Amino acid sequence: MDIAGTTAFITGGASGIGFGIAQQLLANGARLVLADIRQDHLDEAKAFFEERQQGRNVHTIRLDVSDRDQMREAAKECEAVMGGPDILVNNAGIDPSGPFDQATYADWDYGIGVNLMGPINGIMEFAPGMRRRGRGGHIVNTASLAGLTPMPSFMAIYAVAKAGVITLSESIRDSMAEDNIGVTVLMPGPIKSRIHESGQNRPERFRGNSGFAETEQQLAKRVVSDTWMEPTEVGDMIVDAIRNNTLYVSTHGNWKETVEERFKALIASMPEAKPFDFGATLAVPQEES
Ligand code: NAI
Ligand code: GGE
Repeated sequence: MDIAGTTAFITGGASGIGFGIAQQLLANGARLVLADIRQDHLDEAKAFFEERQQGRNVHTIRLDVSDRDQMREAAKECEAVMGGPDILVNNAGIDPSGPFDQATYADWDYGIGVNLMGPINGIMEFAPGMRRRGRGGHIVNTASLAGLTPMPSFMAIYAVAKAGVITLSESIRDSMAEDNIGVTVLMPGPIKSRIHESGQNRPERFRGNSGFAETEQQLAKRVVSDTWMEPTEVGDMIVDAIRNNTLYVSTHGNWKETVEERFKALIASMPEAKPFDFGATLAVPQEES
């Protein structure tokens, strides 16, 4: 699809990868609605675009992606203020890692609520409008290479959510294609960002009774490495993927061997195929008509 003249709604669009995608979409002629849980990030992003005389093309909305009512309101506000969106980027996410034996339900609800239900809520609230407007479009979901390669228990919650985002993206593709809406799943390796501030971004209802408070404080002290990729480089990859309706975008080749090993082991676990009647075993019984 053509990016010029479209509106893009980007969750977590005020920092890191989302902000990098925002900059490159704007540079290619899109108008932006940046949605983020952090007002300071939104103010900073808005000032960045105002300094470049692009303020009129950028609207900001305070939003927690794990809150369905807020997502519904954001969809209305986006359509009223900027039109569309034509491009939906479900990118907001956090690092909910910690010692697995310390994980509480608050930690699970937080990690799954933001990183997996966030993109689901985005699709549930935005896809009907995108279909109804009949202009086609594109959905980008930010997963991670951590959703593909085997991960340690320390990152179990994160890996579960990101694997879900990959499967979600793959499985909605045929339905979206009926309305000329493309789907991309982004699987980044290490990118320069403020994901180490995740503890600050934990919504109120998931606080209290966390087993990961100490890990969050350690994470907050981590420094961004010079060896990590620039978010604008990820933004360029996403611009290409939207233009060409590319399903998979991986930013790094560093986990090829572990992913290959995993899939080889999976294939090896499968016995010889034998014929069977799919309908008789799995179909839902039909009502008499
Ligand atoms: P970041 O922290 O710089 O940016 C994320 C933005 O999302 C922040 O502005 C934050 O305030 C916002 N956010 C957090 N929770 C939110 C919520 N509940 N509702 C709305 N906004 C919320 O971090 P980064 O790294 O740019 O993260 C973006 C996405 O990229 C995440 O989904 C993350 O899991 C994913 N990712 C990041 C990688 C990295 O190396 N930085 C690698 C692989 C995936
Ligand atoms: C840069 O910070 C993070 C983070 O705090 C959590 C998760 C991630 C980045 C990413 O999603 C990736 C890094 O590319 O997750 C991994 C973390 C550790 C080992 C492997 C990973 O992905 C393959």
